[in-house]
Amino acid sequence: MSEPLDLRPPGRPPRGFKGPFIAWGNLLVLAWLAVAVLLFAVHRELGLPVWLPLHAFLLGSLTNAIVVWSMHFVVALCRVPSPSPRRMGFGLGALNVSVLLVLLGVGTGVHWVAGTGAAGITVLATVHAIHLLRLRRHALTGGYGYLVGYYAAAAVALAIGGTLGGALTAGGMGLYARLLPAHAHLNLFGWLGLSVLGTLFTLWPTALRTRMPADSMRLARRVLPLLLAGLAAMTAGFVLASAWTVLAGLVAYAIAAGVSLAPFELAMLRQRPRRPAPWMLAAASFWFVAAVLIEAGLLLGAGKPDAPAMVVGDLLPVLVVGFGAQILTGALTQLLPVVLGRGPAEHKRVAAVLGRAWQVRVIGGNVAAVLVAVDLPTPLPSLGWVLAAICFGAFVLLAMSVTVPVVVRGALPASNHGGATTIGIAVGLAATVGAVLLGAGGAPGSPEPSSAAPVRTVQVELAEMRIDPPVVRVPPGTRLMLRVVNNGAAPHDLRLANGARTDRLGSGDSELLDAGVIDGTVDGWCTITGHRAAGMTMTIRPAGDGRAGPEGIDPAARPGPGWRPRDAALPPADAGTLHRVELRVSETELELAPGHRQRRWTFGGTTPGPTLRGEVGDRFEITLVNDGSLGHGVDFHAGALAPEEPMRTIAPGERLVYRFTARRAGAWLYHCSATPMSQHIANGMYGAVIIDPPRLPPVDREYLLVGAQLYAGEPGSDPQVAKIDAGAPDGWQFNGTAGQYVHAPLAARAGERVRFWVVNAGPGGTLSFHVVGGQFDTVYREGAWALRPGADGGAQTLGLAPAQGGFAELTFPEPGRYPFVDHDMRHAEGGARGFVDVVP
Ligand SMILES: [Cu+2]
Repeated sequence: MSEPLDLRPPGRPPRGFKGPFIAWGNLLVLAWLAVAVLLFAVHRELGLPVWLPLHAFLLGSLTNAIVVWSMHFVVALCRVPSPSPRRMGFGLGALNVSVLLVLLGVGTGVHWVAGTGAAGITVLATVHAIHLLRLRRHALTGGYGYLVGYYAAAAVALAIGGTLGGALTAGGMGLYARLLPAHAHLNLFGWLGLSVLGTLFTLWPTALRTRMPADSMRLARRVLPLLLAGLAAMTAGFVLASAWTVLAGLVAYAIAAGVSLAPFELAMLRQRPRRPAPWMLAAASFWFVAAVLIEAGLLLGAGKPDAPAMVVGDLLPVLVVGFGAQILTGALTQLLPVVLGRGPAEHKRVAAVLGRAWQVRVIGGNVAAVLVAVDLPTPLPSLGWVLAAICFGAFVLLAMSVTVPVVVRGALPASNHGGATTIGIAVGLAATVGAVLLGAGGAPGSPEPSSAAPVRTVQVELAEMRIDPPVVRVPPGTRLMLRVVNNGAAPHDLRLANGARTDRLGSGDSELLDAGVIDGTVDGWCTITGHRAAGMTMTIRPAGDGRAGPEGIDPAARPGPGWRPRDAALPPADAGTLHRVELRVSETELELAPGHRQRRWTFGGTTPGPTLRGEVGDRFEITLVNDGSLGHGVDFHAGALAPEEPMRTIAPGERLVYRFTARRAGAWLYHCSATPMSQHIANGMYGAVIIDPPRLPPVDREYLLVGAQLYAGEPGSDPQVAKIDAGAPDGWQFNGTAGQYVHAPLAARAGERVRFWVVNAGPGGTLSFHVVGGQFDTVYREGAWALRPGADGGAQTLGLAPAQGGFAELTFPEPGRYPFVDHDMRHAEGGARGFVDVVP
């Protein structure tokens, strides 16, 4: 029996529309589909995230379709009173405003706008579910009552999924990787999947013009609990990061969906239909089951819910092109003739328009689904998206050509303007193809930097909601090439405010990105929705004040080959009370910043020079030997004496002996005493003398960090001296090399007491030592205890003016990677930072 579903439209819409409510509801569906197709075609060229077309389709087009049609089916089949067109119009209006807010909020990065939209969708979905359940009580015919169960469960899934989506746009509260797949599965398998499955029980036999299997309604009722259990398990599994729970949910869901769809697939095998709708529904169902199986296979292979990568990379293309787009076009191909035509003749006319070239569109759509679903080399996936845009875009134009007249005039025109329609379709397709081809031509290939500007290449790593390094400094006028590597499990990309951007990079992928010539600050971020809010941001800054010159320091670069970090561990003082040290002044090439070697003036061949340590009362006897090419001297703040003789400048080849007694405890600076001292210190001539306070309690680890400004360039050259005089360093550093403990983190165990000795060598500027995630319970600064354990208070920084020193102690509460910084953030970003890796 070709059961003639009574799908007469329930009344007229509010003023301004002549056609029936359902016709203009479908106009919304088609309009969103057109927006989605257009956005899919051009989003890369406009620099928009793929999230936008995806949600224009899933949230705009499909959600409108589900709301309009589910209400319609319930009213028509369960024989319940139709809600007033005014009320439905208000509901749909609110829904579409909410969807617009979500798209605008994410598109512009304004979280509260997106959050408001998400909240609106959640509220509307909840109201929709309540409304459906109340209608059920009025149902006159019980046979179709299962429909209400499916639609209400779907709406509940959307309410929860939408809430998670709102949380994701704001960064996901640190649980991004878990909430994203939960959100996607609730919406795709819950909101979309349950709505479609519920509808197919009725729609498919109608489309096949076959009798509805006698037990299919009972079957529909029976499998719903299994579908819901599967969906709940998937969601819980993702939130708890349990692959096996997700897998169990997927298997339950697949069995339920397979069992309920099998009778129709069998019916199609028996009697091959010659009309478009059944083929589209069948192909869509195939891809739906395929998506579930693909995901189950990926989970089995990975053994862990490596979810964001799976959802975005593998699942979405299948569900969007194979399932979503086909189920929508199939359903509308079947339903629109009934709704738009007022009699058999008009039905046929609409069906004829919607069926134009359907074989080509079905084949094209499914070839497109294969191209985007299977991991094929470029440009095949892009071609797949183009093909999908053409095939489903064509349907939009065909459907618009019959829907618009009904909405505007209240009826189909007397004759069919087939010519105009065809021209419209052709123009639309040409525009789409043109836009895509233009985009393909302008896509970032292998960039060829011009020879005018000096080129610098810096590696940037994307991983787990961080971009490392967060700040890249290059001399102004440098053409910056970023080698962007995705070291995370999830896909990421990098977009710069100047428009440069990478493709979406899968785990392990990399791309060379031409960031252009850097003249000012340029922000960068990952465009994947929520990732920017979760912290995936970076900044490119011109280094120094414009006088940095071509030596260009980049604290974010990789260390050069053979570089060895300076051991920051501070050994205890040797047992004796007389400390004899020979300090040979030499000019040595050292790595001042990662990958940047240059000549330095040193005590003992290193910067800082050797560290001396003793106790109050100890004698120090230092023999200074000048092996350099300039006059140098030395000044030990740890001792007090008449400076004229021991601090005099000695000529190359000369030596002097410097004796002092440590009368007072402290973290003291020593430095070259030759004028101008700013230059001698800036070029590396400094070190530390640690005189322990009496009865200093032992700790598990002691580190010494000597902070200093960093001036690149030939020591004593005019450009370098100009920067030193202006107090405009090229960077900052601990223990002689910018960012060295980023590349060679310090070590500690959770619960251990760690003492950081810090000395500010200058030559200028303050130092504000801070450990991110830690609190100091002990601070000793410039000869006095500022804080002792047992006090209620804590300290966040150890602040030091030039030539001041002290120590701070803390206990790391738990394992993790704790950054330490000079909390003058310009200094931290300029190289005065590192990590402490704390293990259990
Ligand atoms: Cu000197």
